Amino acid sequence: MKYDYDVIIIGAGMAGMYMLHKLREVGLSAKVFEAGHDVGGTWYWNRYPGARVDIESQEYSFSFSPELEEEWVWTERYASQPEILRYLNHVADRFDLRRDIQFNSRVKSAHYDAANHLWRVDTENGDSVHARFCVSATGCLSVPNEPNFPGQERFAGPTYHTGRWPHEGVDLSGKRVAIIGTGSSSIQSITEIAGQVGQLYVFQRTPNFSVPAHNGPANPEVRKNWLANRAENRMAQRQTLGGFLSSVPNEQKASETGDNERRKVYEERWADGGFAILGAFADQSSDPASNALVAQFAAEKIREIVRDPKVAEKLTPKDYPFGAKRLCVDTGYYQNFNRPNVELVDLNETPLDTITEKGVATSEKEYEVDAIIFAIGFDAMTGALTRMDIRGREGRTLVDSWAEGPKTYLGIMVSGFPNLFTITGPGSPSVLSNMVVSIEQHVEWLADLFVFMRDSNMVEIEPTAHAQEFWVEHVNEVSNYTVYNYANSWYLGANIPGKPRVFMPYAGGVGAYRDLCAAIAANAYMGFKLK
Ligand code: N01
Repeated sequence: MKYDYDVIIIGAGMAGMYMLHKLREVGLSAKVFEAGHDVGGTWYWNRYPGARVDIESQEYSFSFSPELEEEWVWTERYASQPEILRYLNHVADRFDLRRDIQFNSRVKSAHYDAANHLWRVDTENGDSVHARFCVSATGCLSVPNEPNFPGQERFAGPTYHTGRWPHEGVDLSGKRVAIIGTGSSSIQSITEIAGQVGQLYVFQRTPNFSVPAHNGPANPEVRKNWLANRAENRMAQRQTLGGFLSSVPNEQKASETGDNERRKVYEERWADGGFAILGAFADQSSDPASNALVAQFAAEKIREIVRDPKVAEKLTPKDYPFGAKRLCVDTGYYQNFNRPNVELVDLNETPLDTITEKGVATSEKEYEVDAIIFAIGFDAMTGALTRMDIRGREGRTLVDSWAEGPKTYLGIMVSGFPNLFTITGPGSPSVLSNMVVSIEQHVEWLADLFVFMRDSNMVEIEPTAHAQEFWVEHVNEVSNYTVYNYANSWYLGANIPGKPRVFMPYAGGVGAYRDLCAAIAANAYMGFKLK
């Protein structure tokens, strides 16, 4: 049977954009369907005030084109959302990507036709195309966790979700504002809007650990050094645990380090900013006792910054390890609680009862506000995939296959769903890493696979059930060596009522994972059935 494209790509964020570019390079035809009306994915949608990246700019960028790296100059150490979006628009222009991207086109379904080894992909607009391969580049944090608070429809004022912020911006100056949730999106929003609003009520269910970014104008020396050793830096980045070089993990163990020396290391890493502190000691993310030491250090910092000891106490996480929830990186978060117009409402003490016509009511009182911001996160990692009607062999749905949680081989394919690929899918390092590094690795691995199949006249690839079982077990086993399982985080799906509690990303590190993927490809795609 004839088909329209070699590959259909779903999503025109960083993953979809690079996949398209790479496929053109190897001479395969591709079409991208994108729900938004322009490129950028997560950076297209997440326009809430203060949105910025938590990996240093020069590292959070594509490496595939040295010319692109040379010509783009980042203005801040941690780029803001508008700057990243400008960069992605520049990439789209530079590589002429838009001509193969169909915008405003949300994919509704993808069904596998086993007899012809083809995917039929349908959009909500009525497009229907056939392709040999279907690549989902739908992102890990792209489906907002929809607010479902009692009474929310009664609220008379406007409501906003951080993950779907209006493109024209929102003027909150002088307004009374409620923000629900205290994850990264909230922490960044609060820091940006606290000085503008009249009154801000922060509704916190679980406090988060947050570390200073020490953001500022990009240092020209950093850029110079980065470019002077560009190729080496990029190679090295790919062999790390998290996909970035800006902080080197300490090989010393906290449990074997004296108090003074340990304190010095924490202080230095706190002063460095960002994720540096995650690598303070080698046993920090595996040994609960060592982890408690860094948690204690972070608690001291909160007490130093926040003047009211009761508020500082409420802001201090107590029931999960440091780093077990995604660490937040801020530009002065805790300081906001010293402002007279910012009030923390601890939902553990006074639970949120209902949203009223005038504001948010807890068990204690009603907080009257002009606007409510829902900063309640995403249906992470699986949400974008399970929302599409994806059917593999014998019409089996992905939703059914993942009823007990996502099961994949290498986070990139699912048994029973031949020729379907999930870039940075569950079971790959993905959200535990610098996403750009992980995206590039998956895209390049896939391009090699497609070329191999084309050149060997193969039409179908699928992981064996056995290989998938092995991988799911391995992903679980590795997570058991970490502290990740001790927090109710979105990594485990714990933020979405009814979602199976499974640790979704692969904690083995991007370097080890990359080598394994390469070895599997070199060994005739071990664990996959090809024909
Ligand atoms: O979402 P979150 P996010 N009632 O899930 C609370 C990336 N990111 O959008 O912890 C009351 O982290 C929830 O409480 P709890 C980054 O990977 C990066 O902030 O579930 N509260 C939590 O406090 C990040 O981790 C950046 O108890 C409710 C908050 O809402 C990921 O995206 C910036 C609630 C949600 O926090 C997600 O971040 C932004 C309810 N019913 C995002 N439901 C960078 O810095 C949820 N909450 C790069």
